Amino acid sequence: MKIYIDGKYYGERDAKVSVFDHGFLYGDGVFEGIRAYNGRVFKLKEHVDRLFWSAHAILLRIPLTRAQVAEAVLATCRANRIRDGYVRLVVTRGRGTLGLNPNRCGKPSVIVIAGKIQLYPPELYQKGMEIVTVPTTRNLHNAVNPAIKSLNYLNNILAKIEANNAGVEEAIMLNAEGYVAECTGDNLFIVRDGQLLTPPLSAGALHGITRAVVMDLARDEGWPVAEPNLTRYELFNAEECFLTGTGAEIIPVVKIDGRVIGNGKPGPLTIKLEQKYRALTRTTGEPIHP
Ligand code: PXG
Repeated sequence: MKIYIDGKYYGERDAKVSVFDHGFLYGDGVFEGIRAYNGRVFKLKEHVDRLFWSAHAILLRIPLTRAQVAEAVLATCRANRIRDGYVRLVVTRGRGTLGLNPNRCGKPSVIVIAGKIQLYPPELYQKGMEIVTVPTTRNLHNAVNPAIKSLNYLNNILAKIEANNAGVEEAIMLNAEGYVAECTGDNLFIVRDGQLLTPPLSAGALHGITRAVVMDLARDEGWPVAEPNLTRYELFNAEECFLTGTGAEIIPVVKIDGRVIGNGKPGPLTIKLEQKYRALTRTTGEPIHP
């Protein structure tokens, strides 16, 4: 595997960042998780835009233009002969001193790792998954804003551990007000009266790129989409539920906190959206080999 670090490629053993990098010392940095399908990088512009918005929000100046970052992603895919894969794009604050002050850091580092990802076992896509609500809540907007995909994912990791401790793969995170925000690495949707509902960004949901694609696909089908605040009660009584994310794509949920959702099987709208999403990912995106 060839890993891109600041314009050069390194083998897995030599791909290293300094222990003085504030990305390591403080989680001071931002990232994106991107997929390649069939020789194309899916929604590359959207991911690069979100990376720059995350960086802007933490006053991190990425030392490349958006076009250069996009090209670094494509070039790293080419260097690794990727047709289908997963790209982790990371920007760290860079090498600094012991001490929080980011002004003491030199240049931010841009890292691209292109490999494989397998998020959930395949049978969960067939049968649907069980998830639980966990005690760890989503960050407040006035703390580390949950819209920022920062390198400090400890909040989500704690929620993931709590889900795993409960014997399931994924956690529902509520916000401080008790409304549903999202899962640890996925957005959440329910179906009610043929309508798709997903928590608003104001509830602490990440503006997921898969979330936006699914909303568009649903509207194409003529299914109404809305973003109301949702409570666990609405989830329990949904006809269908599914999660969306770059890694997970669309995965059905059939049980929440012990309550069976719908008839306990992946629902028809979920299945239709999975098919449409699969078709879209295989036919659109930025060609790796122009
Ligand atoms: N919420 C959170 C908190 C995320 O981190 C999503 C929702 C889904 O967003 P996208 O834009 O991907 O539809 C994410 C994305 C991983 C992994 O390694 C995590 C994500 C994406 C890809 C891989 O666990 N999170």
